[in-house]
Amino acid sequence: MSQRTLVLLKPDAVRRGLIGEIIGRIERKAGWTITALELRTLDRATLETHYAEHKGRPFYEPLLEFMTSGPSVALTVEGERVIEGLRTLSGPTDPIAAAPGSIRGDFGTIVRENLIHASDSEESAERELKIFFPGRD
Ligand code: RTP
Ligand code: MG
Repeated sequence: MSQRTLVLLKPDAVRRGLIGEIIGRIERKAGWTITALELRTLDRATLETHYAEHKGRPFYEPLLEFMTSGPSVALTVEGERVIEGLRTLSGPTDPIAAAPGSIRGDFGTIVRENLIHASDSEESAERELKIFFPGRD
């Protein structure tokens, strides 16, 4: 089942020079294709929409502060079961709980600075693709 998902390489990944490493892992998955890609410093309004589900949580403001702290890479990836696949490739939210071999498990230690976002469902993917790449189809 071919799907499309929204991926963000967060500011920590860009600052640490891990763009190539992470994109390489995505590119090497059989049949997955990167169909849009942009280096972009995300603004607060975009992130408020993106992270609306977390508004009011204690980590919300520090999360927005972090996510606006430097450029991110926004990309769309298409392919077989790519939504679930990118969540697996990323690993769980807490990098210390993430298995080695996953992006968060290999490169992260801090929950907030966990390198990558990937849409968590078909509904989220549809919503998030419109936020970051409006007018594309
Ligand atoms: P994401 O939305 O970024 O793909 O990550 P996720 O689904 O794995 O995690 P989620 O629960 O949606 O949380 C969004 C992002 O907020 C930061 N966070 N900090 N306790 C904390 O300090 C905390 N909890 C979450 C992380 O950057 C997480 O990815
Ligand atoms: Mg999430």
